[in-house]
Amino acid sequence: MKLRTRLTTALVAVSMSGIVFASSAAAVEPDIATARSEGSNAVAAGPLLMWEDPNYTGDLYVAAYPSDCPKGCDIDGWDGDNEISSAKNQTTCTVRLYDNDGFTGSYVDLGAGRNYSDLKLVGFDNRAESYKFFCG
Ligand SMILES: [Ca+2]
Ligand SMILES: [Ca+2]
Ligand SMILES: [Ca+2]
Repeated sequence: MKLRTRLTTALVAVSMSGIVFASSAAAVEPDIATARSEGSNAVAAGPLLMWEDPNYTGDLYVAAYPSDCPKGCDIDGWDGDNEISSAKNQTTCTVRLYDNDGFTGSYVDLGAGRNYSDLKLVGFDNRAESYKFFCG
């Protein structure tokens, strides 16, 4: 406990004193790096990500895990409806994109763990308005 307190104090001192003590900051960096990698390992699978433009560019309108919306998710009417052009389904579930709100209209399925650089290729560019996860 005492050590942790002293490390925290040192970090605060370094960040407050700025670039002069850059070498001190480098000395404590390994601890920070370890903490970060533990954090990312705790996530088994990534989220579903959907962008405004092809090739994962433009605004990132959707970033969601299946647990975020077990009964399906609405894509925001101002920021996303009929605008999604690329997607990465990093979840272990199939994602069904619907043409309309409320999980209606025609749809297309995005396979688990698959990336779609251009939804035009599956006939769904600028069409999705809502989506559902289908797991196991
Ligand atoms: Ca919507
Ligand atoms: Ca678009
Ligand atoms: Ca639509």
